[in-house]
Amino acid sequence: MPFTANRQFKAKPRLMAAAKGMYYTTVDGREVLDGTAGLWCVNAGHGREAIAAAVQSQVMQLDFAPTFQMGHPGPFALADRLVKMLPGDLNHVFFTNSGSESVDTALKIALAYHRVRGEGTRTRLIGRERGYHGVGFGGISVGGIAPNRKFFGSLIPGVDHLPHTHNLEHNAFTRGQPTWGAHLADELERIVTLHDASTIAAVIVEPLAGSTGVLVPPKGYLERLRAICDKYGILLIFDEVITGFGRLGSSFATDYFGVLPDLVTVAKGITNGTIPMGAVFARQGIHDAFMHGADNAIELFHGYTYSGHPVACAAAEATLDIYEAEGLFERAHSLTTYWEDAVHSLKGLPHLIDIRNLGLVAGIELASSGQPGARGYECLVNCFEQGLLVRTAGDVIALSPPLTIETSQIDQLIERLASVVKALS
Ligand code: PXG
Repeated sequence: MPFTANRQFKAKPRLMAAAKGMYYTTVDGREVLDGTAGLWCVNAGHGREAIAAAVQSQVMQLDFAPTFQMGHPGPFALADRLVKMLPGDLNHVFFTNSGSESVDTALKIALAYHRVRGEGTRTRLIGRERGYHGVGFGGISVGGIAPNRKFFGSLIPGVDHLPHTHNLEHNAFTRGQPTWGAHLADELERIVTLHDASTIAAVIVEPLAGSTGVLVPPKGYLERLRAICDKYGILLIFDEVITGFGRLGSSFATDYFGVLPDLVTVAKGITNGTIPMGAVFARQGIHDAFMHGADNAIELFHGYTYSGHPVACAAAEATLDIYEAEGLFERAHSLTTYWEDAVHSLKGLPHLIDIRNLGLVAGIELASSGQPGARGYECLVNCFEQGLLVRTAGDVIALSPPLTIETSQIDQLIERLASVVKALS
C-alpha cells in the first residue's frame, strides 16, 4: 500500500467498489461523498462515459505504438491542444505517466538545457521545505517532507531549499492569499549568494502546495520568485500536478497568478485520473536550445516506453472535451465564493487552528493531540465512516472536490465534516 500504514489498513481496510458522479460506493455498499476528487485528480467527477468510450475504442484502434524512433498521431494532436490552454510561449510538451515522472523529467530538462547552452556549471536544484514533488529521486531531493527523504540515503547532490510559507501567527484563517509572507521569496537571494548563480539550474515550487497540507502562496510571493530567477538566469519550474486543469478556477495556476514559469509539470487531471498520464510543458526557448547539432542526433536522452501512450492520449482528449463542453474551470471559479464561505463557516469548532482556501481547495488544520497526525487520522477514518472522503496531511484536512460539485453537496460535505470534528477526541 502506498503511503499507508499497511498493518493498520489490512486489519480494517477501506475499500471502494464503484464510483459515479460525486460519490464512491464502498465494498459494503455505503455511499461516500468524494471531497478530494480521488487524489486531486477526478476533476470532472466519476464514471464519465465519454472517457470510457474513448479508452475502449482506442484500445481496439491502436493499443500501443513504440515510442523511440516511432510514434503515432495521438501525442502530437494532444500537445497542440494542450499548449493552447497555457499562457505565453509554454508551447512544447513532453509526455510522462505520472507526476513523479513529470518532475524528474522537468529537472532533467533544466539541467540539460543549461548544459547544451554551455552553462554546464549550473547543476544545483532548489526546492522548498514542505514541498511535495512525487517520489522519484529527483522529486524527493527537491521535496521538503522529511519522512519522504530520510530513509533514502544521500539523495541527489547539490540541492538546497527555500523556507516554506506556512505561518499561523500571521496568516491563520486568511481567506484566499495571505498578505504576509512575500518576503520569504527573498531567501532565494541568500541561496544565490551562498552558492553563486553560476551553479544554480532551477527552482521548483508548487504554486499552491497541496500534499503538505494546503499552503496558499502569499500575495506577491510567486512574482518575487520569478523576478529573482530572471535576475540570475535560473529556470523556474511550477509543479502543477494538483493545480493544473481547473483546480483554482483557471486552466492552470500560471494563469491564475499571472506568473509565467519556464517549465510546468502536470498529471492527475489531465485524464481525469482514468489512465495514468503526466506531461511537462516547456517554453519555446528551452525547446529551441536543444535543436542544434546533427539532424540525426537525439536531442534529449530521456523518455519512457509509455510516453504519450495511445490510450492515455485518448483519455486526455475525452477529458479535455468534457472540461470544455461543461465549462468546468469557469464553474470552479464561480463556486469559489460559496466554497470559501462554506469552509470558513467551520471556524470556532473544537481543535481548529486554521482554515485556508483558494479555488476549490481548502486546508483545515487541527491542533496536534501531542502525537502528530493522530487527530488527522481519526478525522479521516471517522469521515469515511460518516460517508465523506477527505485527505489528511498530518493534522491538516485537505479538501479538493471534483469541479462538478453542487452547492447542496458542498453543504453536505461541510455538515458531515463538522459533525466529525465536533466528536473528535
Ligand atoms: N507533484 C505534486 C505537486 C503532487 O501533488 C506529485 C508531484 C506526484 O505525482 P504522482 O502521480 O507520481 O503521484 C504529486 C502527487 C495527497 C496526495 O494526499 C497528493 C499526491 C499524491 C497522492 C496523495 O495530497 N500528489
